[in-house]
Amino acid sequence: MRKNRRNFLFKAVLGAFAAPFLNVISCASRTPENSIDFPIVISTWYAGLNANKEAMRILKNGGNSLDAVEKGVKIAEADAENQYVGIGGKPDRDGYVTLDACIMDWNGNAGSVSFLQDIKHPISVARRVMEKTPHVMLVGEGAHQFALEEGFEKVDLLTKKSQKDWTEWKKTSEYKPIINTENHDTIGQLAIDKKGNISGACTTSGMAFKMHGRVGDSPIIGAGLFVDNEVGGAVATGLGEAVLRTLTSFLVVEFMRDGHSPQKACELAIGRLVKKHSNHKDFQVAIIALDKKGNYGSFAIQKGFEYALAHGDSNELAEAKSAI
Ligand code: SD4
Repeated sequence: MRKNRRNFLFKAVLGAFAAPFLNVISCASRTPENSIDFPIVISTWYAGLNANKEAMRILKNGGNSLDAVEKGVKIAEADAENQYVGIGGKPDRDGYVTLDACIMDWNGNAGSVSFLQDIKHPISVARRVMEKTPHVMLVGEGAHQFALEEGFEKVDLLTKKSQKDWTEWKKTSEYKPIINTENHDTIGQLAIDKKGNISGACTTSGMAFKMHGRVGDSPIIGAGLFVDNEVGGAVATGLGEAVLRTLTSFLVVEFMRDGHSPQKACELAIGRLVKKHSNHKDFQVAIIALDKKGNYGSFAIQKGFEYALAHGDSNELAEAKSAI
């Protein structure tokens, strides 16, 4: 992962300068009359690059956006080296790795799991909740039982590395949710397939060293993720409590429904969040969005939020603009 990180640093720096212009080009050149170069995938953070690669492979072979986002984020979930999602995720303050995930498709179907333990792929369990139950959300023991019934294996998710970090953290037990390039806990992904259908996925081990039982925004439809195929989709990352208080992803989609570009919608939603949180300088929240026409946007409270954008043959990391 560190090697990947170094490899992409150069592109990230390039992307930081190019991103605003890319957005301008994207918005200006894509009108409803233009033919649009679907498929497109956009993901949070640098793990999004590998996740995009997998999602794009599926989309280019004619697969749909739901399969793409599920399989895309599974790459990050399965990577024991990253410490923010699936196996290898940092534990809560009692030493338990607890996972949150949700998924949403172009028909408005949604599935979610939360406070799930010992299962490697929460996003796939969320999809099964969506497709095989009359419910949208299962949590804790019930979600775990459902996963086992569906054939998922029980796996110990706490790696030696994360256990060591937890032991170290316990020396001070200081809980400081500063999230940035080197310290974050989530992958969110949005995709448009060749037919123009949008799906999204969001999966996380949640804030490192959170209270046992704490659930963030990532499994909450409308907070961590929202998709409306008539308009577009959005995914959030950062301090879940702030996102929960302002339903950031839903808000971005509603701003797009009102005619704003994805970029402007992200800026307005982060602006709302900032206004409602006088302590916003102490934490990070970032958002990515994609609209029906293939325009994209991203915005964060603080500098340092990176997203990965894939379309055509390109898959690149860029730094989002920020409020402060
Ligand atoms: C949470 N939103 O559990 C997640 C954390 C996150 O980068 O996105 N960190 O609050």
